[in-house]
Amino acid sequence: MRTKGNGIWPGTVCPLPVSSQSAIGRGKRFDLVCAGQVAPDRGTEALVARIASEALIERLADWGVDTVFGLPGDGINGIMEGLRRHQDKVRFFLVHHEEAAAFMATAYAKATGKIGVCLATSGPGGIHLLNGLYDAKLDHMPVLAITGMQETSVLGTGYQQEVALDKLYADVAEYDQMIYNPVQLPAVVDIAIRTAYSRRGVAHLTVPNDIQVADADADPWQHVAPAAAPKTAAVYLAPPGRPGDEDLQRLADLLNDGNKIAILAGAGALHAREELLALAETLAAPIVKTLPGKAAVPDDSPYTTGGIGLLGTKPSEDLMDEIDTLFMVGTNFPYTKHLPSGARVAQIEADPARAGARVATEVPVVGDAREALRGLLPLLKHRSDTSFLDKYSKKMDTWRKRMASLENPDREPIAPQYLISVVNEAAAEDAVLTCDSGTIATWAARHWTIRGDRQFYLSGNLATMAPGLPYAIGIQRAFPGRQVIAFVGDGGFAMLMAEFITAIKHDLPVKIVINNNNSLGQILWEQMVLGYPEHGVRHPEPFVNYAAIATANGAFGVKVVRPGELPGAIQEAFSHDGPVLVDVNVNPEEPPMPGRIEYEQAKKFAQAFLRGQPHKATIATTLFKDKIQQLRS
Ligand SMILES: Cc1ncc(C[n+]2csc(CCOP(=O)(O)OP(=O)(O)O)c2C)c(N)n1
Ligand SMILES: [Mg+2]
Repeated sequence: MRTKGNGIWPGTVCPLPVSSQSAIGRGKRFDLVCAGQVAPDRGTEALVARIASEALIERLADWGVDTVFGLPGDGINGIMEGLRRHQDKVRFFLVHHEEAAAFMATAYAKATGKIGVCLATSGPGGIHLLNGLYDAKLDHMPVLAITGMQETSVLGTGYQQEVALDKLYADVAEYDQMIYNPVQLPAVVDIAIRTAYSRRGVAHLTVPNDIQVADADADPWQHVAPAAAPKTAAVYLAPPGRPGDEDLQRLADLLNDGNKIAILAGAGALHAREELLALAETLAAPIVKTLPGKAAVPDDSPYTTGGIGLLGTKPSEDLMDEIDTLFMVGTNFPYTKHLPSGARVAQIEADPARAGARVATEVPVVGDAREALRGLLPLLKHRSDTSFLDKYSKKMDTWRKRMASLENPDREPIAPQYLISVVNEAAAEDAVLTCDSGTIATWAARHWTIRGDRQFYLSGNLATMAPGLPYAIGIQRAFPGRQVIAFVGDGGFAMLMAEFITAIKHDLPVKIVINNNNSLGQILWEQMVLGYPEHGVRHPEPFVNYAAIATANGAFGVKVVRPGELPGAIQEAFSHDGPVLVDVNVNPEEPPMPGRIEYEQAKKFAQAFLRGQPHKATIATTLFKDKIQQLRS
């Protein structure tokens, strides 16, 4: 009897497809569980020497994958067996929540440049991965997500946990494929990983349970197409990064014509520090940094005016108002309100689809930031007049003093700016700081100083809560000897706090610092800037003691309430060998003020007060103290 597909037929007869009967005849094994029948227990290892999941894991190893972040389930037991059999090559890293596994894979990719891999079971596990995968998609990180799927024999029957993950992932994934036949592997793994690298995004493979444990070489169906499964290689070759000479000349002409120039560097220029500094020196032009591009050049460099936008600096805002030429390097900065409207714009962008995507761009050039700058530099005229650069360098001196004045050690409750300044002082010269979305991002943007080989990672474009802790774990896994610090909000930490237990279980010495304001602080201030009194953004007192999770589970944990205890606690924590959790109560009334306050913002803020903003008095006192400190600086 022949079947058209592999669905369940009514009755008690289990029809075997012709080709699979012959495959079994060749000593191969297929588990077909039919209605009314129970598949015989044939002892998998005896009959199936090498299961398809092994082909999957071996191929990951061929690609240099050393870690798969994930959480098991009945939809991926076959893949777990593949991982068990090849644990010498690829390590399974057990987490507590799949969302965190996806964040870890994303952070691993951000910090290493290599593909990050995460694994989740069918149905709910696959759904949990999604937020972390969108983080990878929006920040253009190569990540491979592997999920389980119901057996092919029950697909489409509304079987337990049956969620069409291939359809669910259609938007998040650049490559999205169900495995129907073991011989699709490993070529499909190759294509998935190459697509993730080349389109800088997510690839998704979902593998039905029966295929996971099928013979790796099984090819059960009759071939009717004039093609065989492709034999591909585990190799990715990046496209050439240097733009053509004509494009470079057009860039040079526009920049040589400019008078007051600013360079806007983003995450795409993180690997081009030397070239950016040489460019700034040649053009005598300041470098502004997007938040994901913060580590592109050191914060104490005389060539930078720091960040831009709400979390940025006043000198950057002033600069954007004054320039006649903007040179965007490796950035797709979305907040165009903060970009100049009248300036001529040149750009280096890796992705042709994003070239000229934000503002009218006279010379968009496609290429890798470092390669392009190396080609461009010899074509530029060297400017000896540095007065424009010097002016902004001086403005930055004032800005740095203003920021330092807010790092007041005497404030009680503790000022969040003081907390991050203590972290900044105590951290190693090559420390990695990860951060959550929230007011913490503003404090880190302004008070975490990039110098030496320090790095900084956060969810740039998705701006999701909670990645700071799993990011730190993923990066620590990639760089076991490096100091990795997560500076997180109490809201973000609480969302995925079980991952601190993950750090303990894996003995990863991450340093977690919680800026505990007992509120969703960012939203509190956003509501007020809209002119509305805050609502639903504060937790009732008392503040939660998160440090107790650490101490109760054998890790270093400390709760800090008084400012005088802070430097000692951070010092001790950072010199501790294992995972560390420092939970610091900070002043919830400390506003993350924009670099330059617009009249409208101030007016709306005042309206919120008039409309009955709670905690008015303490907010006003904090604002007043901030102002006095800045005037004194
Ligand atoms: C998953 C998710 N939910 C909600 C938001 C909206 N949001 C952005 S920041 C923020 C507050 C975060 O609170 P916390 O982590 O305590 O940081 P804080 O702002 O207090 O420093 C919220 C709710 C978001 N970005 N992501
Ligand atoms: Mg908070």
